[in-house]
Amino acid sequence: MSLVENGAPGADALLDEVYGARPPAPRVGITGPPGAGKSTLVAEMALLLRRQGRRLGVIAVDPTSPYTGGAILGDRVRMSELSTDPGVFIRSMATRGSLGGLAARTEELCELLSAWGSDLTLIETVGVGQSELDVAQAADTTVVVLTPESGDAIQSLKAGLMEIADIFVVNKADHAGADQLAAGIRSALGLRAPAAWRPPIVKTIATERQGIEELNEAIEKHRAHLGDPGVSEGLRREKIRARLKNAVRERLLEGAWERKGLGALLDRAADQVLHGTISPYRAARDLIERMTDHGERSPN
Ligand SMILES: Nc1nc2c(ncn2[C@@H]2O[C@H](COP(=O)(O)OP(=O)(O)OP(=O)(O)O)[C@@H](O)[C@H]2O)c(=O)[nH]1
Ligand SMILES: [Mg+2]
Repeated sequence: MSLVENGAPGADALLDEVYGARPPAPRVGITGPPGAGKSTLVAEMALLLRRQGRRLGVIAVDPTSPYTGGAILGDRVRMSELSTDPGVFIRSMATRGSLGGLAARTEELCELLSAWGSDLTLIETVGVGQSELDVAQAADTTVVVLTPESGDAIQSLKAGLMEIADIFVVNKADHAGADQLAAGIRSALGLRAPAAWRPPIVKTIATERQGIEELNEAIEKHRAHLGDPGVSEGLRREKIRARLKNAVRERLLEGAWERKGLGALLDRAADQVLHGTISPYRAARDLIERMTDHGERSPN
């Protein structure tokens, strides 16, 4: 995983080799505002699946509370249960300071987890920016977790969470306002164009292990929907298309700055833009030209 995350030599060969070695594990993205209860839900989902004898991978994207030593940090006994369970593989991934686009890297880690033998991969990410959109792209099913205190459904609509949700979870249903939130989501969903899949709304109290089975059922139903060839071949092709596009973009850029000596050209272009000699757009076009130039000429 580190090799792949760092884009080390041999990483691509490794990915080629593991691809298709085992059936791909379904990928479920769990996103929502900070503190919504995503990690608690992930831990409870993990425990449920383990009881069913299934193996699972967990990817925590930029966790705000650390997942240490493979454990989902929590004072609760049942969470530390997972840290010593060889049937659970937990991996944290930073969005900053590492190579490549988030969606592509998430997909690569998912491939490795499938090869390890994951039956299901859960990807937790905080839905406050761009990262949840990337994760939604990498996931087969996206679960959006909201809570009565996370503000009204309209706000979530603005944040783009409404568009990416395949399933809504109203967590902290022990708090006042859970029914109003569910009603708000329902009416917001009613405004959307009718589609083959209507996102269900599942109420949970993660800390009391309530609603976890319903959530798991909703995820399975969505998977069945995706697996239905009549409904979804176009959809799956669309996903694969997006994944390929991503992979191509990643690989085009990978090492291009160093390989073609573009770093020096970038410095020069920056100077020219700084002094107003050329526009940044012109500079970008020139750089792209050099980047995609397959000729034998040396860059200098
Ligand atoms: N009352 C109540 N508290 C909950 C529930 N689910 C989670 N919590 C609590 O909410 C807090 C945040 O839970 P986490 O699971 O860490 O939430 P998170 O969404 O993973 O948080 P970040 O990863 O930091 O964004 C913890 O103190 C949990 O114990 C719930 O259903 N009801
Ligand atoms: Mg968390």
